[in-house]
Amino acid sequence: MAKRLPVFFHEEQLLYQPLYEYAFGEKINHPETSHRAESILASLIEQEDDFEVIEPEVFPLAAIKEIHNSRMIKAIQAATSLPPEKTFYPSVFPYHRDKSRLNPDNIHHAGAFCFDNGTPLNATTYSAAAWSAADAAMAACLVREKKAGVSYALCRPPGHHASKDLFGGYCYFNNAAIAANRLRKVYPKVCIIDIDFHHGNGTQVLFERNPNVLVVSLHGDPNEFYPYFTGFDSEVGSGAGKGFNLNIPLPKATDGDEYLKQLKDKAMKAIKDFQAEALVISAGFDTYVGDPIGSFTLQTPDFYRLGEALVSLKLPTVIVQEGGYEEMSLGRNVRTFLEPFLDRV
Ligand code: Q9C
Ligand code: ZN
Repeated sequence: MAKRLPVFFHEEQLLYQPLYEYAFGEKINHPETSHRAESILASLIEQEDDFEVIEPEVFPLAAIKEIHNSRMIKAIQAATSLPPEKTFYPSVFPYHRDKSRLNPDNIHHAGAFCFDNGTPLNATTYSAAAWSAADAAMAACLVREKKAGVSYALCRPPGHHASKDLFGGYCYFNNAAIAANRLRKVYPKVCIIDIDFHHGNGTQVLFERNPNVLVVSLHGDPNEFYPYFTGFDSEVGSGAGKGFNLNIPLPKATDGDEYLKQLKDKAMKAIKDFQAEALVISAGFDTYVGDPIGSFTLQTPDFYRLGEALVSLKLPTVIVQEGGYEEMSLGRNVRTFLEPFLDRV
């Protein structure tokens, strides 16, 4: 039997269950549910000849600390002492994030480490986010040690909106950045390609000054879509990192054909020119036509084409789960995307 594609996932990721958020003042069911992970897991387990689910063992505080500042980590940790029924929604944000006045142990200061009000904290957030980060760290180590050519981290909660000192956009720890950092110890030139519907603002800012990490993101035009303030094509990196950040904003209703064209002509061209030695894919599936918060029109077979295109780069690859909120199809879409990678395990 051929080798199976390693899938990293920890049961404790399911215990965090945010119920609602206030999206522009309107109370909605929280899109980032634990059912998302269950949908993916069920779909992969159904094909157990192809996928092997592995539980990370080591609590990844060291890996998280490589990316995030200790106050921000503390702020998320502080919520572990909330009563089990209580969820805190950061809703007051400081005018100046002046370090000296901040007390990360005070939950009312969580807004100093956060940039939106849709990313709540409760007693289970920290362990779910930490195990999610562990998935990414373990998946990267396996590829780094050449025990697999490709691995998949079933990260939930997602990570690409989180930066060094801010969580937000349903993200707490930047799983893709953690994977990239791990890979960099063996592969000096790493590319992170972000195919989530939303601009990966956290990933961009973490690496924008770094010429050895190329960050490429295709996403809904920020003039119209979250995170609004970043994701424009004028953001090309800064200092020594100038030229190593590529944003490809796309209009609403972008379909699979157009998306594939942009991916091949712009994103993959940049990755080849950069001569990346390893690849991290921030894999969001909120580009799907049925997604409740995305506005592209990709169909399930388009995810196969996307996987096929990225496989053709022939790079050691870590696939990190990001968004995707249509729970019924999410598992199938993820599995469809992973299929072309099965030959490269
Ligand atoms: N509270 C990812 O796909 N919507 N994040 C906020 C205002 C945020 C999506 C609405 C969407 C974040 C990983
Ligand atoms: Zn998204």
